Amino acid sequence: MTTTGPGRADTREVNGLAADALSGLWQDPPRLPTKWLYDERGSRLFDEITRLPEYYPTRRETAILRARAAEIAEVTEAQVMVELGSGTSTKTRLLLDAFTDAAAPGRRFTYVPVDVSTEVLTASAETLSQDYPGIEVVPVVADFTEPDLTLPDADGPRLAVFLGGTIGNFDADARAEFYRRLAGSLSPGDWFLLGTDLVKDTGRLVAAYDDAAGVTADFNRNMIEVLRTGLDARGLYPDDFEHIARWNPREHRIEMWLRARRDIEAYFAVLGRSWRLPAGAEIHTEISTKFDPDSLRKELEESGFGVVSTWTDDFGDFALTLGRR
Ligand code: AVJ
Repeated sequence: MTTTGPGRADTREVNGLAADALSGLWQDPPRLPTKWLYDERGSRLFDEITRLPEYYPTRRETAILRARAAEIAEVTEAQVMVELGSGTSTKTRLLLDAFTDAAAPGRRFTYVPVDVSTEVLTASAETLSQDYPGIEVVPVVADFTEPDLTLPDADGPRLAVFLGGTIGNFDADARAEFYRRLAGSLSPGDWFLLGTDLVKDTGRLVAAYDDAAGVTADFNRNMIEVLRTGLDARGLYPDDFEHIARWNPREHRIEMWLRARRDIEAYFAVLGRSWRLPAGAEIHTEISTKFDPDSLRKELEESGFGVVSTWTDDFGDFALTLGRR
C-alpha cells in the first residue's frame, strides 16, 4: 500500500489522476478531465460560486423547482427518485417534499442518491433519513459517467433526475452516449428530469464564469493545486496561471482554460516526468454547454426520450425538461 501524506488524495484517486495527467497534459492543447476540479476545496469553492451574484443558474433552477415540484410529483407518480450527482441541496429537498405530500397512503417512496464520493453520500443519506422518516434513502456509490448504471427496481415508475446543468459539462457525443445509457437503464414509462442552462446574452454568460470576486478563478486554478499535491509536482503553482472563461459560439458553450503567465517547467515526481508549457499557452479544464429548448428536445428525442414538459424560470435563463422513456 502506498502512504498518502496530509492533503493527498487516496491511492486510487492519485492513480486516476496520474493516468488522466499522462493522457491529457501532453496533448495539444493540454487538457484535464473536469472532475479534477472537485476535490474538497474545489467542492467548497463551487458551493461559494452558487451564491455569487453573477452565477444565476442555481437560483433559477431552484425557482423552477419551487414552482413545479408538486406538478412533477403528480404527473410522474414516481415511487423511486434516482438523483445522479446528488447532494443535500435545497433542490433535492423541494422534490422530496413534493413526493412526500403526493404519496398515496401506505406507499413508501425511495430516494436513491448516486455519487462518486462515499463520504458525501453517507453524510447526506443520514441527514435525509432523519429529516424524511417516510422516505427510504438508498445511497449508491457510482460514477454515472461510466458504463453499467444499474438502477434499483420498483413497482411503480422511476424518475431519474440530473440537475444543475451538469449535463453541460459533456460534449455532444458524450451527451448522446449518456442519454442512450440512461434510457437503457430505465424501463418504458420511467421518467427523466434534466436541468439545463440556456443560451443568453454573452456578457452575462461570461460574467457567470468570471465573477468579480474571483471565486471561479480560484476554483479553476485549484486544478493546478490538485495536480501539484496529487502528483508531487515541483515548479507548478496555481498563481502562475490566469483564469480564462470564454464563449465558444460555434459549440454554444463556455470554456474554461488556464493560461500560463510564464514558461512553466514542472516535474511530476509521481510520474517521473517533466512537463513544459510556454508562457501564453493554455490548459483546457471545463466546458459548460448552453442549450436552446428546441435543440434539447431534439437530442432527447433522438436518444429514446419523449419530452413531456419544458419549464423555464420567469427570466428564461434556465430550463427543466421532463422526459419519458
Ligand atoms: C456544476 C457543471 C453545473 O457548468 O455551471 C461553475 C460548474 N464551473 N462555474 C457549471 C461551474 C464554473 C457548473 N456545473
